[in-house]
Amino acid sequence: MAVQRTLSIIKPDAVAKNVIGDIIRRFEENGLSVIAARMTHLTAEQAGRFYAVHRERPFYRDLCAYMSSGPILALVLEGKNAVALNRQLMGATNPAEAEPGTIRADHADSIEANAVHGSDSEENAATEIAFFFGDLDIHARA
Ligand code: IDP
Ligand code: MG
Repeated sequence: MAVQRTLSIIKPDAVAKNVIGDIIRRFEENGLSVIAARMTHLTAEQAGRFYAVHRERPFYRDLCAYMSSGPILALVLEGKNAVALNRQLMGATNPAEAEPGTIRADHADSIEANAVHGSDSEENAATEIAFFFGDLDIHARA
């Protein structure tokens, strides 16, 4: 499997719980490298643009409020099969359904406040990475 890049976000609930280090440790121990990192605090409008694909969903407004409720850490992860590997380490969207030992099983509070975001395809990863980072912010290691 080829080396890929994916966007991870450590969401406001996980930043507030002070588990940034625990989450990044899981990425590194599983073969992913952090090649860009940025802490930011999105406005609701920015969160809405990031999650525009969900704008028709009933939870969209709440999701935008939650994602703009505190600082987040956006990361670019690089490694073999990075998109699927990150999704596997995250666990299911609903923490009640997440495999034991996944980030969401261990740190998520609810289906909404679920600790992390991860791109779901290489194409969406490229778009999501460009939302937060310019070329000069990204430091390839592979
Ligand atoms: P994902 O983050 O596992 O890819 P998506 O379906 O893309 O899940 O949803 C994006 C985000 O929207 C989720 O991570 C979660 O924060 C929120 N979300 C998804 N489904 C629900 C829901 O049924 N109620 C409330 N929030 C939800
Ligand atoms: Mg998604």
